[in-house]
Amino acid sequence: MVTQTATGSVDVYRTRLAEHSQIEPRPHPVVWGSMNNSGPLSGPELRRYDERGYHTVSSVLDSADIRRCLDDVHTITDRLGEDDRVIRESTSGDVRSLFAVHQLSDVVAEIVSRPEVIGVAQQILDDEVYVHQSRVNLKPGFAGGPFYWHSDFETWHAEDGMPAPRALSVSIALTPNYSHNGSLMIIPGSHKRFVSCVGATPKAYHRESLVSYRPPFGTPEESDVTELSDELGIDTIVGGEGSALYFDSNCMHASAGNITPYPRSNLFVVFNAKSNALQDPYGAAAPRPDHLAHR
Ligand code: 6CS
Ligand code: FE
Repeated sequence: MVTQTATGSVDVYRTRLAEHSQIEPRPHPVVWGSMNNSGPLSGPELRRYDERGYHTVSSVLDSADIRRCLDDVHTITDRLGEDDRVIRESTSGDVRSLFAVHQLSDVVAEIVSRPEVIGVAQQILDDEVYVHQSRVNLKPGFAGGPFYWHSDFETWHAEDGMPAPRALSVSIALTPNYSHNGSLMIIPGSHKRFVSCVGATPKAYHRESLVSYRPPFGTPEESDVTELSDELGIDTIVGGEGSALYFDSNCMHASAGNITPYPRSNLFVVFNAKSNALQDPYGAAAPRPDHLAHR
């Protein structure tokens, strides 16, 4: 199940293929270095992250941080108007996502640099890290669309040239994440399998993939999601304002639409290990723009 890439190295995460292929084991570690890596997480917490693919913390931001953060996001989206970094809901026109938010907001930049945020990434990835992508997903009340099942790493490998899953995301709740307002669902343990996706990536696909509620490429087969869910189950991640979820780049995850009155707005920051710097895309003709994949 391996092929030679243009650079002569072997790609163990082949995807965007002509035909469906079976789920493969992940050859790379989840916690890099050792379970004794120093940082904010205890040894048992690191082992649990290794097994399940995620870790939650009840309070990373206080209410003043959250207010400043949301104020900045609203000011910035109003100022930008039509912009590549702003993605809108196809149904209502409400803002769905704002990308490169750590570059646009000093408040977010300062939050990213805190030890309880970046320090967890350095500990798990056992390397210096940088921000591969940042965004706020607002998921407005009544009109927030779903995010269909996917592995982020599958996209970052195929479209951005990320060599290995030596990356993780932190999702910080800026509003409460209830079980009913579109909170994240994760298949625990799915991060240790690689699910390839069918279909060659079209040219200039990135905007469609972010607007679509079920993107036509980079999306697993229903049979693969069923196989993983039957075996591993589905966890719903709920938490109050300021709570945080750290999750592996290769977790199979999704979130449903939000038809409650209560927005589910989260700040996502993706950290990649410096030693895992982006190469040419493994499954697309050209790399995506910088605001989706910083180089
Ligand atoms: O395309 C991406 O990079 C992304 N899309 C999704 C649905 N999740 C992660 C990331 O922002
Ligand atoms: Fe995702």
